[in-house]
Amino acid sequence: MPREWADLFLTDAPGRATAVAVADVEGRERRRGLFRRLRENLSKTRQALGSEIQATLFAKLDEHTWERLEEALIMADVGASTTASVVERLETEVGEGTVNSGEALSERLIELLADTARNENDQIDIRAKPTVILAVGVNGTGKTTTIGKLAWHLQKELGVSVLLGAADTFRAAATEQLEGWAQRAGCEIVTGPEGSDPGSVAFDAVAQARSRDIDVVIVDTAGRLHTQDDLMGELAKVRRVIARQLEGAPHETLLTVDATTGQNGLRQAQVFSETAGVSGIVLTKLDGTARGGIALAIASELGLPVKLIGVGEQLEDLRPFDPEDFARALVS
Ligand SMILES: Nc1nc2c(ncn2[C@@H]2O[C@H](COP(=O)(O)OP(=O)(O)OP(=O)(O)O)[C@@H](O)[C@H]2O)c(=O)[nH]1
Ligand SMILES: [Mg+2]
Repeated sequence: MPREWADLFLTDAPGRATAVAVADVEGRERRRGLFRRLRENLSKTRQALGSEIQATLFAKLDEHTWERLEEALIMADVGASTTASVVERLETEVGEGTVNSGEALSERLIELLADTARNENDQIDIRAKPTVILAVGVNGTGKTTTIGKLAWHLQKELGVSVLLGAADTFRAAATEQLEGWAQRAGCEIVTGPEGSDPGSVAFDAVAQARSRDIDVVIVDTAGRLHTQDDLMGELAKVRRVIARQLEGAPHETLLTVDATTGQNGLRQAQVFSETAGVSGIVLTKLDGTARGGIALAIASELGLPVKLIGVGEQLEDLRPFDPEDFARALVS
């Protein structure tokens, strides 16, 4: 499962395993630091969920305990069906005597929650050159911000070259905003005039990446509601134009979902994935909500891999999603 940036991306770079083994001690330190930060980022959900769960799991286990646990998980937006299956399983295992209360029960809960969110397609394949990543989503969910952070991490952690395509031509301010991120991330950008065809900007960006030997192109798009059929159709057109420029592209379509929108995010993910070929979810603004359980609900109920999580507004506030780290940061 992805834990670090290098695990999230599938690359041709050799020798990765050796490098990781050599840096093991340093790696563990680093992971501990990252986990601490994740716990801080998720503090709102943890405060809401963690104390209730701990109170429940360490108390006498009876009918009432399981109800309280279910309520806490549902309040944190883990989702009704995911919650029901996890709690039922836990109850059964306690009944069979395989787990007892307290620490072991807490560990088992973390494991079960993490299991529901695992997905085998949880990597981002950047072996194609250039790899085209398309960012889509509802207005204000964090597409542009995520692109800036992703570009920065790709260059810094993997040393690949990145070019941004400003295909949100709907507002002039959108291009300016992406230009700001390109500057911060230290990468180049292809823009078009306000009101121009988003497909043609995407086409140009991919063409330039090809001629300039760039590794990864990330294309921004205008926000749209999943209920706006015409705008969803426009997205399909952007995809076709990109595919015409480069066979097999876009290789990755990332849907940003704002965690603070709760269960509506599930619906967005469903519709976008039906019409826009979503291959991964970026769950943003997890730092600002007490309902971070939505990450688990999306991953388990839609079967879509959550690949990245946004935990703030700065360049470094984007992380690969790790179900186990995530569940642990929420619960304990
Ligand atoms: N706290 C927090 N804020 C975030 C995060 N991601 C994005 N934001 C903020 O959310 C707001 C919207 O982000 P944008 O990146 O502009 O969203 P967008 O999807 O590109 O919006 P449109 O282009 O208008 O559709 C900005 O104020 C961001 O700073 C996050 O992970 N945490
Ligand atoms: Mg934007």
